[in-house]
Amino acid sequence: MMTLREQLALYFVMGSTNCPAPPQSILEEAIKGGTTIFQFREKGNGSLKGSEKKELAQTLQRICKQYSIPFIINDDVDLAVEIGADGVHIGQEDEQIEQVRQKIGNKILGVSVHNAEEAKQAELLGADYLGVGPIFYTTTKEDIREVSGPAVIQMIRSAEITLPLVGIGGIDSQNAHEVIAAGADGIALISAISLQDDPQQSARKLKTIVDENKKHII
Ligand code: 3NM
Repeated sequence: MMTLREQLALYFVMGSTNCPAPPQSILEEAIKGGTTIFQFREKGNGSLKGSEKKELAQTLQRICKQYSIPFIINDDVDLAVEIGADGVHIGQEDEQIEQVRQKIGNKILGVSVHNAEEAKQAELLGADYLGVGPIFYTTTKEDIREVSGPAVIQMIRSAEITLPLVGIGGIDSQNAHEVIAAGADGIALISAISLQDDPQQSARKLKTIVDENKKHII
């Protein structure tokens, strides 16, 4: 059984609006390439709602089950509980951490944080892992905070926060090594897999970079 820290190595995030091809085929390719955990993030212009959203969620959940990787849902705690997802990921602007924990029991709870203070608070309130971003500039998400660079990960680690942690925002095969070197357990990304001509090959390359750079740390 892999630990959550290990499962966070290559964290693929997406929803239908991030995918130029059917999301199910992109997810399957991404997993074949080495994706270790997946987050369904159905947001933005043209995103699916209601039963269509639920159907896609269940389709992607089935694929994750088939390949034995965790299936996480962004924000929509009720949907996560309804379909039995493995976890939820919430931001600072979403529901309170304590409230979400009450609803999901021992499912995985991920929280987006932007500095050491938010990280400490999330750890205290029982988050299972942290997402830190945006590390680099990205156009994938509209309402992003200021770009922090990998230094924010080092700052969080210096504050003695040992929770599993991934960087997110503008991460690709050119800069992924910097995120791991700064102390992250993994990289979370959308476009560096979902928008590539060959998502499987892209995922494989990214996974190799994570593995290689972790070796130097341990
Ligand atoms: N969250 P890409 S940045 C979903 O800063 C998300 O919290 C962010 O997409 C944050 O890998 C982001 O294409 C978008 O840059 C990530």
